[in-house]
Amino acid sequence: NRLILSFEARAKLAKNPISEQLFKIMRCKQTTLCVAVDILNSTDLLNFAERVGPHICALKTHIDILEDFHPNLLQPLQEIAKSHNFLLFEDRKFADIGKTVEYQYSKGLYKISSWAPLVTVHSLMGRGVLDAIKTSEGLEKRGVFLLAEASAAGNLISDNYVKETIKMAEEYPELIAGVVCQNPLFLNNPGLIQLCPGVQMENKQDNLGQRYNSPLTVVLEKGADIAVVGRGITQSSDPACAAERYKKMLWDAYLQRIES
Ligand code: 5IU
Repeated sequence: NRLILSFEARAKLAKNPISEQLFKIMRCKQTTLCVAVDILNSTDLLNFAERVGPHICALKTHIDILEDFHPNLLQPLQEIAKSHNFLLFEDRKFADIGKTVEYQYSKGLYKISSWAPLVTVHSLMGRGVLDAIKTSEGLEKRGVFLLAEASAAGNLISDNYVKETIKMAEEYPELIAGVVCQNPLFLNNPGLIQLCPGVQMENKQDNLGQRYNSPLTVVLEKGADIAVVGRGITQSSDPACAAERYKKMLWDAYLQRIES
């Protein structure tokens, strides 16, 4: 059962090189925190990455919301990730025909495949998207988080969609690092990582359909391995301190889970 195995044990079961690396980072830095850095300015993004870097296993970006994006941002961003030992994770949610995804992933302004070892993908459009991510040019080692469930209120995802998404994830073991979801799924596949967004302590929701659970709830009840925290940290007056607080709470919950 995935929920009671340690990350150390699960690293050995991972079939994707990036999920293996992620398990090792989590264990070594004792953090399952992924910060969602939805910031509009490149300098702010770099400063923020530098400050929360010691406390996170991954930094989740939406690179296309930067108002001053320039490719020169990418080298310092990669250097910060390397120096603090976390992974860059572009939450692009690819959802088109394979050929278009190939371009969106490896070409254009952002050339995501050249700097982000982790990306998110919708299962909606079928296996062509995964084949495109697998065969496009870019970093040699890459991992996909497949989106099975969402934290957004009123989303149209059905039970069957979730079931078929897990099936698809299991058909691409070398490519899939894990699944984005809100419930304890794929318990008998400990090599995959469950990533859970919609985590915050202060609020239960925002005014645009986002729904939040606490760190304790997502780890102990919802089966999260990695928790994504955005505004709970980015809007805090001291982001580094907030990140450290989330890290500790999440790690304690993980220890409690594997010891139970
Ligand atoms: N995100 C979600 N919910 C989801 C998926 C992605 O919140 O179901 I899939 C993203 C959106 C945002 C981050 O980048 O995770 C959460 O940010 P806040 O913690 O600020 O709500």
